[in-house]
Order: sequence, then C-alpha cells, then structure tokens
Amino acid sequence: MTLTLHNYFRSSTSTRLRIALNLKGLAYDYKGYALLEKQHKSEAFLARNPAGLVPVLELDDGTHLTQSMAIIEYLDETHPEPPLLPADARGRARVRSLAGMIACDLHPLNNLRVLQYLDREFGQGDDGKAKWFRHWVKEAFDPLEVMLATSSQTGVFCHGDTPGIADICLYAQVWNNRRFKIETDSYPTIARIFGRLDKIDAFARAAPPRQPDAA
Ligand SMILES: N[C@@H](CCC(=O)N[C@@H](CS)C(=O)NCC(=O)O)C(=O)O
Repeated sequence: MTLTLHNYFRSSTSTRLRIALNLKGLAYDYKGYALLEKQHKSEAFLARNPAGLVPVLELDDGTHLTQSMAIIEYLDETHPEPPLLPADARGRARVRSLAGMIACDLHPLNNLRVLQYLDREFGQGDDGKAKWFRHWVKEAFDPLEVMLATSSQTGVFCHGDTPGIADICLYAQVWNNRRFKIETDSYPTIARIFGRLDKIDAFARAAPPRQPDAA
C-alpha cells in the first residue's frame, strides 16, 4: 500500500498522524506544505481537502482522508495491531474523552487560522496571541492533569501500559505548547507520560524537529 501524507512538520494534527502511521509500521511518502506561505490554500491542495487544513492521508487508489482523529481510527480498524484503543467500551470512552479534551476542546481554539484572525480582525500582536494560546492550554491541561493523576486507569501511559490515541494527542500537543514556551513542569503526570512517550521510537520520529520540512 502506497500512502502519501500531506502535512506540515509543526502541525500537531499532522504529528498525531505520523505517530499513528509509525506505530502501525506503515511507510508513507512525506509531502510538506508550508502553512505560513499558504501552500495549503493552493488549488492543488484544496482539491485534496476543500477545508484547506492538514493533514490529508492519500491512499493508493487516490482516496483522500481528512480529519486526523477519523484517519487514526481508520488506520486502527484496517491495521488492528497494535491497537490504539482499549478492548472494553468503558476504556474506549475514557481514552476518547481524554483525547477529545485536546483534539476537540483545545486544538481548534489555538489553530493557526484562529491566531491569524485574532491578529487581522482584533489587532492582537504576538503578546496577545501568546496570552490567548496559554489560556486555552491551561483550560485543558489543568483538568487533564487532575484526571490522569487521580485515575487508577492511568498507567505508564494515559490509559494502562500501552500507548494509544490519548497519548498520541498528548504528545503532539506538548510539542505544540513548546512553541509558546509552555513546558509541562507544573503538570507532573503529563510530564511523566510525555517523558515515557518520547523514548518510543514511533513517537520520537514523528516529532516536529525531525521532519524533512522542519525550519
Ligand atoms: N480537526 C482537524 C484540524 C486540522 C487542522 O486544523 N490543521 C491545522 C494544522 S494543526 C491547519 O491546517 N491549519 C491551517 C490554518 O489554520 O490555516 C484535524 O484533526 O485534522
């Protein structure tokens, strides 16, 4: 199967997908789009995803899959080993809930187009945008830390001792936070889990600085 990943090194949704592909042992062709140069708004890219957002996974028959979480679940269904979701329904609900705190509640508020809109329409410069970014990270990471620290279901990773979808979102978001100088020091459980994930080759290889288009 030939897969092409249309993505950007610094995009956390792209990082999620790179991790999932690595965990599943799936090779892919890397196609980078410089978001700051608006390469994701080109006619060619919009033909792949009219929403003008990365990542897009192109399958060997030319099908384009969009939305990182939908694609990760597709990969998990078509390549079940290693599983990225727990076997039990309650476990799956917990993992999707943890992942959703990042993928649904946090990430969309801090996306590039939102930060650019704050600048363009509301005159917010770098300081204002950084304040906004940090506010929404705190809104998500404070309760995430509590949930992870207090649950007996948290193990080496977010859920038990096998990395899964919640870990994928967490790892990618921590890299995103670093751009705004937010470290995990005040989040001991998140810091511990991130430290373990960073030792896994499939995660570390997906990190932004290790991508071919990294600045
Ligand atoms: N919910 C989508 C979000 C995709 C998304 O927002 N991607 C960002 C990069 S992380 C993007 O392409 N931003 C371009 C822009 O904001 O113009 C997913 O999970 O795939």
